[in-house]
Parts: sequence; structure tokens; C-alpha cells
Amino acid sequence: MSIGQSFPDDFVWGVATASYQIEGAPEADGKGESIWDRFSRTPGKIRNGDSADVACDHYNLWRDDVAIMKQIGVNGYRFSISWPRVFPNGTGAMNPAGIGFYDRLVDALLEAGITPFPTLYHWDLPQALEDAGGWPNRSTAFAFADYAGAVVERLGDRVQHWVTINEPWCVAELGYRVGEHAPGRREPKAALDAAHHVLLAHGLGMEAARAAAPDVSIGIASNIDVKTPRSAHPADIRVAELEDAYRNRWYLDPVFLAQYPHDGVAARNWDQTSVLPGDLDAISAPMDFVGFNYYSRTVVQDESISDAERPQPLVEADLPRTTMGWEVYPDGLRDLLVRFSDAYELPPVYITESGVAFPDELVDGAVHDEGRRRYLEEHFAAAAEAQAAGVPLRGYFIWTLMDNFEWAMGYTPRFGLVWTDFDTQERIIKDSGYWLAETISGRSKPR
Ligand code: IFM
Repeated sequence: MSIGQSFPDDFVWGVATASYQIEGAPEADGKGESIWDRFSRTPGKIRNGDSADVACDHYNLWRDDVAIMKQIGVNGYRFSISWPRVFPNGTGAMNPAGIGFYDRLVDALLEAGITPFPTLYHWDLPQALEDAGGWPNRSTAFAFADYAGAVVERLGDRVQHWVTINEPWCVAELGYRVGEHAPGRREPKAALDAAHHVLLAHGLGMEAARAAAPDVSIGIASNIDVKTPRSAHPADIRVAELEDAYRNRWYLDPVFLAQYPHDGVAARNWDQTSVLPGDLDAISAPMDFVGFNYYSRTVVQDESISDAERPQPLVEADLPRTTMGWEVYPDGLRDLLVRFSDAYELPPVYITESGVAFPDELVDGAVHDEGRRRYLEEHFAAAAEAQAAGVPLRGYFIWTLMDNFEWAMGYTPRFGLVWTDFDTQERIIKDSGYWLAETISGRSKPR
């Protein structure tokens, strides 16, 4: 039996992308500057000095990209809407040309039989809002709600499924604590407030979307990761629990339990003064679905103790690794899904991202990416096991349709089912893309 047959007929088989990673055209048709435009033009921020000014030129080649999705046979497409394309300064008047781009994209997807799943925020904050304080500033959450309501009002007659925020952990931690992502700030206190305001934006955005189109189906996409202790030493276990709080529970407890994880809050000494009455009610309003983005696990340890002090056996971080340096750990997908469905009352679940970067090569016009095929098959199997254990899984979006701009890593990691030639913009479906086509529909690879 093929792995595709483990899932029901109405399962959503999708691919995912994000505006800044594929569109290019940073100034076209009145688009405003985003924090990523600013950040990636700052010397030293992006590997090899790569720029997303062109990326996959999807702003011009979107029709071809829809045709490729149709050829692969996906029935869902998760893309993101660039806030500064639609509202160049984040607030104010809507830019007709900006929303017009997504309007045409939606129509083309529907015509191709592909259900659109737009994400309203995948990290390209209008620079004007960052200049006013960014996500640590509470008013950014309200600006997001206005933007979300306006976009849903415009497209909600044809688009039912919406994702509010992609990976709030990345927005707050990488953007404001670690500074590896735009806007590149390293301010631990501001990062905690940013995390809260991003979640508040999710809650207020849901409210605004539902007011604009009552039948929307809306949820968040959180990135989840297994934190494995290096040993059974209590100190290692405590570190793993805290890392789990920072990465997973910080973003799931508020939306499902209306509270932040006590252990994490205490360890970070967060005063929670930015949490105002009513915020957690908005954040924990029931979602129509929840999205999980899953890639890997991390083995963690208390750095203050030595291996000699640890009980044996030690957990080695010795699984195969991807171009990103991430361990390949399919079981983690099953384990986390089952764990979260025990811990929370989960609505329907989508894997809103999962995929892998390996060092692909284009040889005689083909990419034989057996590693990616195997990765997908193993992760589909893990998802099927979670589904069999009762997790209400409804769909799976592979990251990503085509090789694109991988943020601070530039173009080095290739995650696509489709090879992008960044000089010519030619797209070549990789073996994994043909395999996915077969998995979805039973079609075989064209000779
Ligand atoms: O490329 C990113 C995406 O934008 C968000 N999730 C993880 C992917 C791979 O790093």
C-alpha cells in the first residue's frame, strides 16, 4: 500500500511558501518597505550577501507556479500575503495593486482546483511599523487586526481558510532576542513583549476576520520541536523542560489554556506587565484549526555539568542532518502530535509545514533527491501513525514548492520539490516532486 492511501480522500495535500521568500519585486506597484527588505540590505546579515530582491520572481511568474502545482497534483496551497504590498505603511489606505496581485492568484488557484490557505503574516512586517516600535509595541497587534480584517473582507468571498501568524516563536525569538532575523534586535525583555503581541495579533486578527467573513476557518501555524535531554540527569531534564516551554508551550498554552507556562515565565523572570485584562481571552478564542510546522528535534543539556556526572547512556545527537544542520527525526512528529492532542483540546490539525533541505544537484536536467523523498515518506508515515492514534489530522503542506530565499541562510539551503535556477528562473520538478504526484494521485512519472 502506498503511504498516500493511509490518508482519507478529502485530505489536503499541499505545498507552502512565503511572500518574501519567493515574490521578489520589492518595490513593484507601490509596495512599501518591509523589515526584511531593510535587514537583507544590511551588510553581513545574509549568507553570501544574497538578496531576495528577485528570489523566484514569483510576482511575475505566478501563473507558471500555479501550473506546476497543478501538474504535481496538490489540492492545497499555503502562501503568505505581504502586508506592505497591501498596506505600504502598515496602516492607512489599501494599495489596490497590492491586493490585486493576491486577488488574481486566488482566482487562478481556484480555477486549477487548488484550495488557497493564505497566511496573513509570515514575517515581512512593514518597516514603518517597526520604526514605530515593532512587535514589542502593543499597537502593532491592532494594526495587524485592521489589516487582517481588510484582506479577509476583500478575499473572503472566495477564500475560506486563513492562517493568522506563521511561527510566532521565530518572530519573537529570532527577530527580537537572538537578532538573527529581521529586525535584528537583541533585546530579551522586548522579545517577551513581542511574543505576547504576536499572539494578541493572532487573537484580534481572528476576531476581525470573523467579523469580515463569518464562515472563515482560521487558525495559527506554530513551529514545534522535540527537546530531548542529553541524559536522565535532573539538570538535563530541567533544561529540556524549559526549552520545551520556550519553544512549544509558550505559544500553545496561551491559545489553548489562556495562560503562559509558569516554569518558563519564572525562569525568564517575565513580569507580564504587557498582558492586559482580556488579552488571554482574545488569544484563546477557539480556532477552527491549528497548524503545526515540524522539522526536527534538538538534544539539549545543562552546560554546567560534565559528561562524567551524567548517568549513562547519553543521548548522542547523531541522527542524519540536513543542510540546515537539523537532525532528521520523523518519530518526533508523531510524538508531538499525540502529546499535544492529550494536553489540549485540539481542533482539526494541519501540518502547515514540513520538509527538508539537502545538497541537491542538477544533473542532465534532473534532480535525483532520494533523501528528500525518503524524508517525506517517513514523515507522512509518522503523521499517519498520529492520525491512527486519534489526532484529527486534515492535511499536510510540504515546505516548500520551489527552492527559494531561506532567510539569513540566503539561497544555500534548497528545500523545494522543484529546483529553481536563480539565474534563468527555470523551474525543474525534482524526483521528490514526481514522487509526491504519484503519492497523491497514483499518476506515474512522465517518461
Ligand atoms: O523557510 C522557513 C519558513 O519560512 C518557515 N519555517 C521554516 C522554513 C525552513 O527554515
